[in-house]
Amino acid sequence: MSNHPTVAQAVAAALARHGVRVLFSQSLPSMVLLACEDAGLRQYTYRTENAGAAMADGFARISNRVTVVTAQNGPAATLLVPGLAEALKASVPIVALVQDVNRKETDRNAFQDLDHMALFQGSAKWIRRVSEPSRIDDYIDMAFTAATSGRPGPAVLMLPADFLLDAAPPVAAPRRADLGAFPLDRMLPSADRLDAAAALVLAARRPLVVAGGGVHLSQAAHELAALQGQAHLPVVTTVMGKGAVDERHPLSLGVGGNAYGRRAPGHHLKSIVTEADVVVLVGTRTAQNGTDSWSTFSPTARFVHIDIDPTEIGRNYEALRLVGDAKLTLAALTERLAGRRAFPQDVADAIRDARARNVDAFAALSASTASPVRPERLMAELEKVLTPEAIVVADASYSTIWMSSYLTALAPGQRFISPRGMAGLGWGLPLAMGAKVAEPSRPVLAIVGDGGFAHVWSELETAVRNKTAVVLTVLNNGVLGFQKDAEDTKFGRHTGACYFAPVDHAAIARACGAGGVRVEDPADYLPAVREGLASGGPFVIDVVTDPQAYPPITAFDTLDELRGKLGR
Ligand SMILES: Cc1ncc(C[n+]2csc(CCOP(=O)(O)OP(=O)(O)O)c2C)c(N)n1
Ligand SMILES: [Mg+2]
Repeated sequence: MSNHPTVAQAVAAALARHGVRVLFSQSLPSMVLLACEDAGLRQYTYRTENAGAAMADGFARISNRVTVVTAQNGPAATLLVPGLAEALKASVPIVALVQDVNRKETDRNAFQDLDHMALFQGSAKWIRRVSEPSRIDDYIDMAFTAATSGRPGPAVLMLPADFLLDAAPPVAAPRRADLGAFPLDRMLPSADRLDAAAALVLAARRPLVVAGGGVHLSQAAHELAALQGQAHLPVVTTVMGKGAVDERHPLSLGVGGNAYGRRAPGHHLKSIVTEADVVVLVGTRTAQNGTDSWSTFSPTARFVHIDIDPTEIGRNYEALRLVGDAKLTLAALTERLAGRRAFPQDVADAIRDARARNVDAFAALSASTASPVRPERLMAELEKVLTPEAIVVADASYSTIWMSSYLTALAPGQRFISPRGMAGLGWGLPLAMGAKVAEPSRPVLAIVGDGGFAHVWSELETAVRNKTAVVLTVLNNGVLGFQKDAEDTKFGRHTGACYFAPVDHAAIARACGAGGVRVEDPADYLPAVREGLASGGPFVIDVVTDPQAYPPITAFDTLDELRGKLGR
């Protein structure tokens, strides 16, 4: 036995150097996890790899640190793909350490061997396999650099099982850097581009800022607030960008895109978006939902696009290119624009009036005493416990839009997170758990549909075992709601797959040792939330909700009429 550390011990030391304190894992690759536990790193043990990757995602989004998930080769590795794909699309830096078969056994049908390089091809930014002991630090650092530099995303490092037992020889110049925080590098566009962008905004009659998730990734909310406040620019956000600005600010338009349907608080604000002549896009993919299928901007609008990823600029809208970090670039624009634009009272008046119009339209639903319960009422109740520190998490499907449309961001930088990279079901609970592990002192409230929650019930035991105190509201409408309504809208009917047998999610929670309450009367909801927050452990509120309720997605603006015709 040599005196040198093993490769596995070198991996643990490198992770510690990058500030990793917790790994989302299940004991594999075992040598790595044994070495990590010896080095004082904590293993947060998931039940399934797909949930583990989503936990790492939630942890990264909230901690702004590269987060590590680990898994075995073969079937376990395949289950990482969904979580990494979400992280790739949502720009979340994750390092996945994946075991590979022993080096000599590659490509001879060893147990659980697979072409992992091909497996991760479409779901990771960077994929490598390392088998040279003297290079382990180089590869760990390359993985962290890939994950956190430029547009953040997932990096996969394959580690053959036998290689982890090799001795890691000393290197001449040991690495010292902590590459764990993101953004790793902050850079500015050139001054002439910034000047040109400022000139374009100053010449605009109706300028608008569209803030995407990149504002949160860059921790640029305060710089955006300064731009909004000092250059008097109206700001609309995407779902990923929700919380980038205080939504009560007189120039905030809330969440736009396809969430501007009939009953949305922003429904009557649409013209401020469609009539904008200069649009400043910040950290947004200009994706389908955020632009309502690329329909929200005037064809004559001119664009300025701030993004760390040069290839996102000009993808859908030709733009004045500001390739750079959102925080620095927004500050540089504010320097050029502060005090040089008059406060647009007409825009502020229009926003105030439009908000008031839909408050009236929404009032009946938000005060509804009906059972089964209206989700709008639940959001109105949830709002009573929200503070800027609270972290709200939503699963895909309707939960995301209930959250983004009906909960109000109270301060720039408030966090509302959802799997908006891919909009996959089953992320709500594990994202919330990862967020809570990152910020144990902050309340974490999650909203999930019954269909999505069924992907990850098993992680309730993980939350109990780890005392991860998330308060989860299940919108138990007994249906794949979005699926059913989308089929009705497109085809006038839906398949038989959309209905579930009744499930008591509170009983499932209690069976795992978590708190669990079933709510059928909306008056019982707020006390249940308060009980959950005070319980100090994971807590499930299973609310029997109205299967007819749908959130304000523009595509469903005709759904009530259609249901009338269909007699449902
Ligand atoms: C992993 C995954 N599978 C399928 C879908 C397609 N899909 C989108 S919404 C939806 C229905 C979700 O139902 P539920 O979670 O109960 O939420 P609800 O709409 O009823 O509130 C389905 C099947 C998806 N987005 N992700
Ligand atoms: Mg449902």
